[in-house]
Amino acid sequence: MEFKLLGTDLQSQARAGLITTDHGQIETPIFMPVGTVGSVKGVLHRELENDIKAQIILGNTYHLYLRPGLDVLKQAGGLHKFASWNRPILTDSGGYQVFSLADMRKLTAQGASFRSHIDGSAHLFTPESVMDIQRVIGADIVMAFDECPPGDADYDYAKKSLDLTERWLDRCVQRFDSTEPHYGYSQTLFPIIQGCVYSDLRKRAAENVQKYNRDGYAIGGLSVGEPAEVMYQMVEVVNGILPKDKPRYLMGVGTPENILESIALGVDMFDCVMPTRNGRNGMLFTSEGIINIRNKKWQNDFSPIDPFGPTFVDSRYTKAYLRHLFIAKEMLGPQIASIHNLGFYLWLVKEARRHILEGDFLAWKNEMVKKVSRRL
Ligand code: PRF
Repeated sequence: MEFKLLGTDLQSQARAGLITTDHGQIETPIFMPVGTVGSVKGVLHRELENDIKAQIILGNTYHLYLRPGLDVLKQAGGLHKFASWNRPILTDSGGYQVFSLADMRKLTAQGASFRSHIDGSAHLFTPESVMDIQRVIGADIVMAFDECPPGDADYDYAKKSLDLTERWLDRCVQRFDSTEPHYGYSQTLFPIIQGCVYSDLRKRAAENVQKYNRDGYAIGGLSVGEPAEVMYQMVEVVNGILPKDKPRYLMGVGTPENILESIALGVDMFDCVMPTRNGRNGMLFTSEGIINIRNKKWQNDFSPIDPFGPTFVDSRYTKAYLRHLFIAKEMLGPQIASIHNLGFYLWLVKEARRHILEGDFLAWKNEMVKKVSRRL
């Protein structure tokens, strides 16, 4: 993997760059739609490619390991072939999902033992097994196995958790670097920086990961219940230490406002279930603000969903029609909302990139933050 920094904003830390993988290029800042089990829920690949213009999608080790399982993925020739997705893929390591989804999880020095949320079967994830699994899945970017403590963890817990994540990272790197890709294209491993809301732990973590000299670094453990201002402070601390010539990925973030503010702090990559999950519940993100399409106020509004929106659904369908689909529980409703929201997120980061390169990012960002966080 290669990263080229193409421009840096003079009035903020925002950057525009270009990542090159064996499955193609990614223009940063970028948003990665979440495709947990190898499918972005309710959205066709053709729509992801042609309408939403997704450049990379995210898969989850935890889910894919449980279902369809490694035998199927191996026989298919990896997730790209299995899912017929020819652009880059990043897989999250399962650390976060084990703690949010699995039953009866238990942490040991060895790893994390847990029971499947699907059939109750018992499993053990170790840093080594998680690297091996991600080799089989075949993502272009694989994530280190980490523990993501809750947002309100006290200092003592946060420090012990970071100790564990750092020991796990060491084992991840050793295993990853002593194994080969299965499918003939290259893979790269991103470490994850933890440390909760404690600046000294975040500093330590950001310094520690650099000794592995990887192609990129992730910031985890944020957007887990702490105030947004605290999240921004932690991102600022970490980005002040990370090397300028490597991409920085803020995991699981966030609202359009969170993304714009984090781009201003020098973040290059994002993923979040919000555009799809909230979309399926009728929440639409637009350049004018946030819409709850189930609201009665849209019943007779025959204007387009988003007259200046980037995807075909925005101009083709009206708010009244989309509301009707949601109220009637038609599956087309969540599908249209997901396409709209993802199209908007990808448009937003593309605009951010253009303004960074043109030199007026900060003024644009400040105006945009006001608009996108309004409730319509
Ligand atoms: N670790 C991993 N995945 C994640 C997170 C993390 O801390 C987060 C936190 N926002 C989202 N996804 N492995």
